[in-house]
Amino acid sequence: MRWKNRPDGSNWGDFGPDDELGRLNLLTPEKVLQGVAEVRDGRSFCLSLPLDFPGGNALNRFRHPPRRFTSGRAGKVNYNFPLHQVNPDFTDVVCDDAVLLYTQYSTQWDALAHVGGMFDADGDGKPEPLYYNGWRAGVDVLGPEGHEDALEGVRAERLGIEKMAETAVSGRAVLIDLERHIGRERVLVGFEQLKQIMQADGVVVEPGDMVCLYTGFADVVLEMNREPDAHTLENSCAVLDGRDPALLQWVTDSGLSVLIADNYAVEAYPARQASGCCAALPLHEHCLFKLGIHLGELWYLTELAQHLRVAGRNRFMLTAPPLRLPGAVGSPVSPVALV
Ligand code: UVW
Repeated sequence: MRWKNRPDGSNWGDFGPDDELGRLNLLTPEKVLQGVAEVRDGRSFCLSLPLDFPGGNALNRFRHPPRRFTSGRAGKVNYNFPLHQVNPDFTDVVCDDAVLLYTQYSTQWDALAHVGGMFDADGDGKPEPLYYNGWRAGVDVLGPEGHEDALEGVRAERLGIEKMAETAVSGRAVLIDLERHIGRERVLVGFEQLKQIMQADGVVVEPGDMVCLYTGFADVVLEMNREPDAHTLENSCAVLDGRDPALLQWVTDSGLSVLIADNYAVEAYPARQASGCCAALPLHEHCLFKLGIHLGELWYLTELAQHLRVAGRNRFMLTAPPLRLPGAVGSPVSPVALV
């Protein structure tokens, strides 16, 4: 074991001392078959925003829209390139892209290396920066030395997003329709309200289910048409109350495998002030750091939610692998729902 003590309420070690998948371990073949059994209407839905939304950097000043450019070819722009310039016998015309992509700018997965916490796992009285299952900052998750441009060596050797990609992230998912009950008001949803909404809509979450929260936030983002207004976004639509211990306990007890929302951070962001020393993003701490639950953010759930409302259903088949990008701490994703 790399640690003597594990954080209160964590499951470190439960999936093995070297586990890097966390609750993805619950996406078993049986879960995939349960997902397949939900495919009855023959409809498929793209659950991604266009990856250049929200536009600007109103949601997070450190993340910027994708910049696409073309790779060069023989000193020329590699768009509409007639191959007869290389060989007069060739008839093909070719385009080729390159992209600078902030991995968590738009519809995305958080890797387990995205958020860790300070914890005294050795019991020597000195908290150190750690990630899920006790993987260590600077040893297992390597940061840059010096300037932010010093990207050489920056890499999640453990808990990188490729570990998630390797599982193919497929199985049964459940949609909780918060927008139907709350509208677009900014409400902090705690356990009691979540339970009431789930009971009203007959939603049952079983171990291994992937849980999606539809709040309407991505619709507000789309309506702003790449010119987002930070104040409106920070005050629109439901977010989970990460400071409600009962809500965190539900996340633990439900056995959900991943937690997804169409809003910015699943929970309230910017971080809410609290008294004493605590995590700025308590739901991130609980999910990514303590339980190994990947978070999906800024997904586009609207059309799926509308279909499920009309059909009187809340379960579907979901497949949502991130990019198999070794060492990354997050990834864009184009998830697919089948119903
Ligand atoms: C933050 O840093 C706020 O991360 P996330 O994209 O997971 O909300």
